[in-house]
Order: sequence, then C-alpha cells, then structure tokens
Amino acid sequence: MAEPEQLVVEAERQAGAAATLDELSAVRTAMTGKRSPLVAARKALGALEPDARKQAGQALNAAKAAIDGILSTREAELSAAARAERLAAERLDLTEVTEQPASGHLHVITQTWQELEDVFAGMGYRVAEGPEIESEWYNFGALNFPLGHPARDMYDTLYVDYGEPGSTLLRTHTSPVQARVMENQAPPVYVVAPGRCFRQDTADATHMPVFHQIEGLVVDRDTSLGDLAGTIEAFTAAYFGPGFTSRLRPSYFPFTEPSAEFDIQRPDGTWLELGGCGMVHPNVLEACGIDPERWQGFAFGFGIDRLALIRFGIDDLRELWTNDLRFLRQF
Ligand code: FA5
Repeated sequence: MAEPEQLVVEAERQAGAAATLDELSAVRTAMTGKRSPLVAARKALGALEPDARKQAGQALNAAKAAIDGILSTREAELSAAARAERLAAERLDLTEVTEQPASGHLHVITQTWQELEDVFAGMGYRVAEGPEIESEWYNFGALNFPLGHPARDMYDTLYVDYGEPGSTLLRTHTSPVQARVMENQAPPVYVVAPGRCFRQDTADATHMPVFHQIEGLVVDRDTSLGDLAGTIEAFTAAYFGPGFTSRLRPSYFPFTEPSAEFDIQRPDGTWLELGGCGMVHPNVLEACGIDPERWQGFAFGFGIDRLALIRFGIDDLRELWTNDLRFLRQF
C-alpha cells in the first residue's frame, strides 16, 4: 500500500500537471474520492493494532490535510488564470481606433459666411435674417421699385405659384431684410443679413441660379457717403488683409440714391466687382416708417460666393456646387 507521504507527493505532481479546473477536478476525485488510495488506506486501518492504527490514522489525516491544501492552492491558481483569460477574450477597448473615421468640415461658402458675420460683429453689427420665400412687396415694393418699373427686370425673378399671380417669389437679393429690419427696429440700426438668393441666371463661372449675399444696413443721424466708403474700405482690410483695397463706381439701384457698385483690388492689381451699395433712398425710409428728415442710412449687398472665389483663389463658381470631395477638401 502507498505510504501517505507518497500520496502527498503524487497529489502534488498531478495537481501541478493539471492545466484546467476540469483536469484538477479529476485529480481531486482520483486522490480523495471513494476509490482513492487514501480512502482505501483508511478502510484498511481497521485491521491494525490499536497503537499502529492510531499512528497510521494520524499520518493519513495529515496526508489528507496536505492533499486538500495542495488541491485548493492549485484550484485558486487555475481559477485566476481562467478569469484572466476570460477577461482578455472579452476585452473591448473603446478608445482603440485602428482606422481614423473620416471627419468632415464646413463647406467653403459656410466658412466664408461665418467669417463675414465675425468681421461685421467685430465692427458692431448685429446679424438679422429674413425669409427666402418673399412677398413682392418686400423684395421690390418697399424698396422703391414701382409696379411695372423696368428695374424689376434687372432681377430675373423666380415666382412661386402662391396667392395672387406675381405676389410671391424667391427673393432675388437680401435687400428685403433691410425693409423688415427698419419696420421692426427704431434707429440707430447696424445690421448685416447673410442669406440665400435665387435668380433665373444661367450657371457660369461667376453666376449661379442659387447664390448667397450679405446685406449691410446702417441707419443713424448724419450718415454720409463718406461713412459708406470708409465702411467698405474697413471691411476690405479686415477681411482680406493688407494688399487689398476697394473702390466705388457710380451705378443705379432704385432703393439707394446715390448708388454705387464696389470693386475689390487684389494684390496683383486686378479688380473684381463684388456688390452694390448706396445711401438708403428717402422713399425706402418712409415706406418703413422712418422719418428721412431725421435719419439717413447706407446699405450694401455683395455676393458671398464671389467673395469666396477671391479669398480662396477659385476660378469658377460652379466648382463650389459639384460636391467633389477632392475639390472641397482643399479648403
Ligand atoms: C443687388 O442684389 C443689390 N441688392 C445690392 C445692393 C444692396 C445695392 C444694398 C445697394 C444697396 P446685384 O444684382 O448687383 O445687386 O448683386 C449684388 C452681388 O450679388 C453681385 O455683385 C454678385 O456678387 C452677387 N450676385 C448676383 N447675382 C449672382 C449670381 N447669379 N450668382 C452669384 N452671385 C451673384
């Protein structure tokens, strides 16, 4: 029969060799179960003399305790290893990114629009908004275009099939926001109104049927054409930086008198027409409930899309609408 010490050594060997908890469980059955040498040795004790039985019994008890200790130590080791393995398998690292997701950015026109708002906010202007679907009154009537006046033909208007024929349209410029602001705000007024405009224009390098303008309106006491020219120049320097300058050329708009077109000169010396401007016509002030004897104003409106062309050195407006990512990613 195996000596108790030998059983302990054997248990140690087998427990050490067990690589999993299942294997260890088999070792436990073999070493301490009903058919184990330990149990067999205990059964055989009855045949011994009392003294020898006592001695052998104590040796078996000590061996059993040692074997139980070995098994539970090994069980703890294997449980820890199994747990570590499970954690590793279930690990989900939410911060681990193997491939950078594509991140977008604002479109050139949106960037330009926001930068313009910033420049004018820095000059003390508030931002105003108006509807894209406008009434004939705000787009033309309030702006001193009499019904049937040929100046209305300057704007290739897109009419909306709503209400009286010709009463509702897609605004052809941001100037109707001038009238809406003056109706609702007592002077002094310093606002800019960026927004989308629509005309029946054929798309080419400098025209699109849908485009963007930013309108500026100032109504205050003793406002002069000099203030208007100074404002355009201050804006040109603030937005484009040194090397750029501006000029006004006489022009005609029904809602301003005198009226001018303004151009920007690029560092290479070339000029590009950017927009229109002028002193707000007394009829417009009156139509909006402002006394032209007490208040004067100036207004300007220019194309945001054309501005983006100058600013980013793009040579064709249509590029901005192709949604070709290879083009758009450059800005
Ligand atoms: C106007 O629209 C006037 N409302 C501007 C104004 C405001 C004058 C306040 C006086 C006082 P005009 O039609 O010239 O003016 O257009 C102004 C600018 O809008 C143009 O110089 C151009 O930069 C831009 N623009 C006009 N039509 C288009 C188009 N089809 N595509 C792109 N930009 C355009």
